[in-house]
Amino acid sequence: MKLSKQQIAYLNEKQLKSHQSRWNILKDQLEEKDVDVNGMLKQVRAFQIAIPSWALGTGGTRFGRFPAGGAPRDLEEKMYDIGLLHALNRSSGAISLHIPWDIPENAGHIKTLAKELGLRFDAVNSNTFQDQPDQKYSYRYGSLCHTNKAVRDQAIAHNLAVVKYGVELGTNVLSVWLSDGAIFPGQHNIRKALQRTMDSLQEIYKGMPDNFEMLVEYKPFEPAFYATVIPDWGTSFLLVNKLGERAKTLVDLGHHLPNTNIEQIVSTLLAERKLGGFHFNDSKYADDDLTTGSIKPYQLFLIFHELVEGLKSQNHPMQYLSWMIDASHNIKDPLEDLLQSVEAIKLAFAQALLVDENKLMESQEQNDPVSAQEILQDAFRTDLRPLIAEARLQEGGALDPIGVYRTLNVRKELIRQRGDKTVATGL
Ligand SMILES: [Mn+2]
Repeated sequence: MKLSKQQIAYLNEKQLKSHQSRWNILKDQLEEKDVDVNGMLKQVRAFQIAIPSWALGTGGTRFGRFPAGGAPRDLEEKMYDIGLLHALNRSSGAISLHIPWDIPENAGHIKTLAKELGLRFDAVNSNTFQDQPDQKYSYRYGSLCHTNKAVRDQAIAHNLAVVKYGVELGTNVLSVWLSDGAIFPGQHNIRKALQRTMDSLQEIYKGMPDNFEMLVEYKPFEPAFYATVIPDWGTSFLLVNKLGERAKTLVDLGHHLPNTNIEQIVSTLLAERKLGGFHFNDSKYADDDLTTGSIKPYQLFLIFHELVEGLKSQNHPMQYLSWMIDASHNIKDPLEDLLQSVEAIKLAFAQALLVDENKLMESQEQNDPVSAQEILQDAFRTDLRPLIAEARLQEGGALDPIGVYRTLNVRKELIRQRGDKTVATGL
């Protein structure tokens, strides 16, 4: 299923008047504060967040699944779904593949389809946290950290095969997340497991083309409940520093223990030029994989504030990093959930752009935390939704993406085309 620009423009018409009046009020308000409104619009319009190929079906927990129906049955259908999102919000113009869930059998054909839908390929993700039916050795006791060299070699070869798919698709980023670790104390030698992981990553790094980057993701627990081999940003930082310039740390918002100051991690990694990418989601307790911005929007804003300020200080554009949503959709329609996530991310980004950095710096120099808080919260509490809508409108997207999605009965149409019992590969 595809949505045409005409369909979207037609549905926008009904809302144009009310949008214009809201947008004019906001624009005046921003201009009064000497905000570079066009500059902000330009940045928001350009911002793209990759959608992972595994997020388009209804996920679940280990207790059960409640499919919404119409789930994409193969990679092409997943790309069409991302095409729908991109047509509506104009900010989902990238896809991140997970191998082997979504192997691009015919790279030429897949690339043509991506072009037709206005998508590019972002990081490719390897998977050594599950056994595949045709694989020789099991990852039951780990992959890159395994005690048996043959298992490690198999996992290394898998990562290099993923890199090869990436090359064919025109991307240059490999994302590695390991579930390796011990579930029980004493299960493995902590020092040796880390060393073996380091050695395996080095083999992969050496096997990548010269323009390829490796992102190393961390996670404190689950599925290893006692000692994950790469539990935190410090361990990832240690590994990527040893690996080399093209290895960087990937921050997944859900991969932190409660109350961790993620904005501080982001800022430190960025200062060391070792922040490579981002996985967005939200959480209340652990790696809940909830809709971005649904629980802690202020934290998301504070993170974006560090990102915007940090990248600007290094003269890097926002797309210097790999941005991706990494969430699971248990009870919501996955496409609606993704639209909400992208909206929340763009709002936090725009709010961060609104922070008066010069004034904030002055407050910091003068040790005036009251004024600093006022500046941050003034930006956070400014309702920038009309600006996000205007950016979408200027790009040919929908003023109200979820509204259009519902008016056009997209899910119903997908169920009609694909059936209500389909299951997408992935989480
Ligand atoms: Mn992740």
